[in-house]
Amino acid sequence: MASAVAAQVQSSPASAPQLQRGIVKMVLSGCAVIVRGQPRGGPPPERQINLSNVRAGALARRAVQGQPDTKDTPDEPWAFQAREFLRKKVIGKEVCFTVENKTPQGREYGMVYLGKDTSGENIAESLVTEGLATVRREGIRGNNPEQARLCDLEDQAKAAKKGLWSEGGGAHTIRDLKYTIENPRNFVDSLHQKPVNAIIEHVRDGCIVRALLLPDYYLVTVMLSGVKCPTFKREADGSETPEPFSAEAKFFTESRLLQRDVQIILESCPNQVILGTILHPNGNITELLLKEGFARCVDWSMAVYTQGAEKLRAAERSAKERKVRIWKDYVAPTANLDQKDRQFVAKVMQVMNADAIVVKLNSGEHKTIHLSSIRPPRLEGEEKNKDKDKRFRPLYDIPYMFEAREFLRKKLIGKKVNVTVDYIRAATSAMETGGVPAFPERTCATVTIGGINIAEALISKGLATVIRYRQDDDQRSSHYDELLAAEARAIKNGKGLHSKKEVPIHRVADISGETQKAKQFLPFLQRAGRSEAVVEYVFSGSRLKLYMPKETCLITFLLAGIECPRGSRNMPGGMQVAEPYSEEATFFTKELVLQRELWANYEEKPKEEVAQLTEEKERVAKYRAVYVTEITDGLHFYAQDVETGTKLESLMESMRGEIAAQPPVEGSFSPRRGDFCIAKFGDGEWYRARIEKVESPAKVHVYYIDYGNREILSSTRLAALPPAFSTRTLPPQATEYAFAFIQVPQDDDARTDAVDSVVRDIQNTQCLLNVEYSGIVCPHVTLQFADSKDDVGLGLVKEGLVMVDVRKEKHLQKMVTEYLNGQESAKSARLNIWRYGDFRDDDAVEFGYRR
Ligand SMILES: *[C@@H]1O[C@H](CO)[C@@H](O)[C@H](O)[C@H]1NC(C)=O
Ligand SMILES: *[C@@H]1O[C@H](CO)[C@@H](O)[C@H](O)[C@H]1NC(C)=O
Ligand SMILES: CC(=O)N[C@H]1CO[C@H](CO)[C@@H](O)[C@@H]1O
Repeated sequence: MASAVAAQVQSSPASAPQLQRGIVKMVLSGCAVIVRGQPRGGPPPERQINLSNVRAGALARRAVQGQPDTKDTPDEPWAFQAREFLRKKVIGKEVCFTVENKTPQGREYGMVYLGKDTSGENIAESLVTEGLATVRREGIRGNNPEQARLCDLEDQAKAAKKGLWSEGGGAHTIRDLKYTIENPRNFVDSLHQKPVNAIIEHVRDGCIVRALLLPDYYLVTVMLSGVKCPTFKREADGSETPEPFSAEAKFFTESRLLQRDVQIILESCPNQVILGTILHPNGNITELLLKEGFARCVDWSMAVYTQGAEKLRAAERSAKERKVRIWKDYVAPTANLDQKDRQFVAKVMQVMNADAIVVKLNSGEHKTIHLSSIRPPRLEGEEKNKDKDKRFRPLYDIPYMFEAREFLRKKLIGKKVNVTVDYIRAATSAMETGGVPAFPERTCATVTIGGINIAEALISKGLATVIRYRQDDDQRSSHYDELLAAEARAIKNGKGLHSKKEVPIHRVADISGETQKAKQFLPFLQRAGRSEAVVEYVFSGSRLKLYMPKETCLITFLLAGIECPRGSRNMPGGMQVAEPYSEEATFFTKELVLQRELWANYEEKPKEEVAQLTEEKERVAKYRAVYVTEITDGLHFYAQDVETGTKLESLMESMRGEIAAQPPVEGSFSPRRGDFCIAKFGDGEWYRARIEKVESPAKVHVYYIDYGNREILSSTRLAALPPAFSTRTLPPQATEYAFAFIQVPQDDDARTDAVDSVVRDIQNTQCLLNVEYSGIVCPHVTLQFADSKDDVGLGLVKEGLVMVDVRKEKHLQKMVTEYLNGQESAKSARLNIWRYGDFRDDDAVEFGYRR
């Protein structure tokens, strides 16, 4: 180390101690520090200085791995306290020092002062004063006033019984250090991603540190989630090869975090490596490393990062744009595109299978755009051979291909979309791919409509999957993490390709080329009158191929009464040239109907008219007071009638009186399904209940008939219901209800949010209830807050926590309208399930997932 010292921390002859300056990089113990210079275009030189004339205890040391003759040694008493005292005082601070003595091995001894000159605090004196270091009296020269002062201070500390001089030997100051954790994954899970106080004890490279977790003294190695820095590659011979910028990255982290007090969120522990994020008041190192070009994003560990992956991606993007450090030679995938070709609005003309669209540009030109980073449904394993079959039609025969295409078609056809080009995939020639069909160049883009990323929507429905890339491959979606998150959700919810259900099969009769079959089929179609169809192909201005979903067939369809010019055709005798204007006519028809639904504008009789035919009925609003006792996970609730509330109270009172007088004999009751009983609830009181299921004597499922809650308990907490308090005396007081006019979200998380809100608002409160219509399980009701008379269900709709169930009954239309208006306001404010806007109700539910 000493040989690398730069001018700023130059040593001088020991005879005339000269003042030198530096910054404390690390405190090795209560009596030794490492001081560094200022960085000048790279990590600066360092020097170790041991304090002259004093000694502090040695810190614990771990046995050297692979050397059985070494063993763990614990802290000496007060050693850690001395280190901490010094660390808190000097780490990262500027100090000045003199070198008084240098051993032949190069070890340097000196005095260290806080600040720029010797008027600053003398570190050795402070330690001695606190009783955290002893004076090496054997080396003291009587004529040296500084040394004499140290002796005085030590005498005072002794007299005051400070630190080392206190009674009891200081055993309590020795840490119980834990170098290893038996089950790191359990350990990490047990912390539930709560920040833990820690000291960074070592920085291995820019993104791997060793941390001392407080207050229990676990020493753990933590790798920063979401990133990777250039590192020091360990070679077979044990030497290390630094990757470019590894030393700089390490210094960047070291100078900010080494021996600093931080908080760490331990986020995950896949195979022994602990992934985490370090929080420091000055910012977060993960983001800073990325921003400065010292690190790159890593997909696999990005998934566990808790502080917002998009911020990390943005930081990396900024470094790439500025071409700093590791990105100095970076070239963006769309670098050679003009801005107007990088991002534009275009109209969707056609959907190609499940991952591409044809759009019409402003110039009128058509362009094929592939959705970035998605893989459409495809045949796997054995199924692959199927496509050798001549009758194989990918759109119908590859599982979920048709669903994916239909999803895109229904959302996009004829609509304007935003296209942001992410990358251009170069053409592959047949030679390179070893005979596999070659692909032409592909423009891959993120396509959004109304703020919804269409690839994300497709993936969240399980109608496509996400392509995985090599780490350094940035030919990918600019919203890659969101795609991965959507895929994880689709897998969790078993959607589409991830579903365990049988794949939907589309048996399609293709009679488009078969005159005979077409003739047989015609009468059916004529009898049906109007039929629905989708235009699958436009051969010419007047000749189409239609898919008829109800009839599940493909037919050729000619517009009656006209004929358009024919295009060029390959005929047995050679190419037949196109008739004039054939291309224009084909284009014209394509633009109007390709992939559109015929009869798309056909309207049924307006609902009003239909409704008028049904009998008129007035909505009845007779609200009565209820007390809400229980909310279920499915957003039903249980309530008691307030009117009979006093009866229940008096019944309970006398029932408990009787039980107290004649306590049931524990264990004497044998539960049977369907029986009424009394059950001792968590509050120690007895309540009326009914047995719903008996798994075992220790696991009896009961339903509290007066409150609506359920519990699984041991039969020892059950007893027979005294006959005087049976349901004949007073019927069960809890009644189940559902909210009228609302649809409960399908998505678990969205539903939980709605339930939580209802629990907060109305559980254990008095409300007003009106039955609106009956249901299969229970009556559907509206509920009002007793004080404000505000409608509870409408409140949920306005908060975007649930959707409206549009009832058709005439007499309910006023309510339905009010609810729908509430829904519109939630949509425009993009609240909760509407956070992705009005992108069709069914999708909004899927997007309702928000974490
Ligand atoms: C200097 O300090 C270091 C760290 O505390 C210690 O290991 C070493 O023994 C000290 N050197 C001497 C000669 O006291
Ligand atoms: C396209 O994006 C812009 C800005 O992001 C937005 O204002 C516009 O509404 C979007 N257009 C469509 C069709 O989504
Ligand atoms: C979680 C956290 O601490 N985030 C911070 C990371 O650092 C940036 C600035 O560098 C802050 O803006 C974040 O709040």
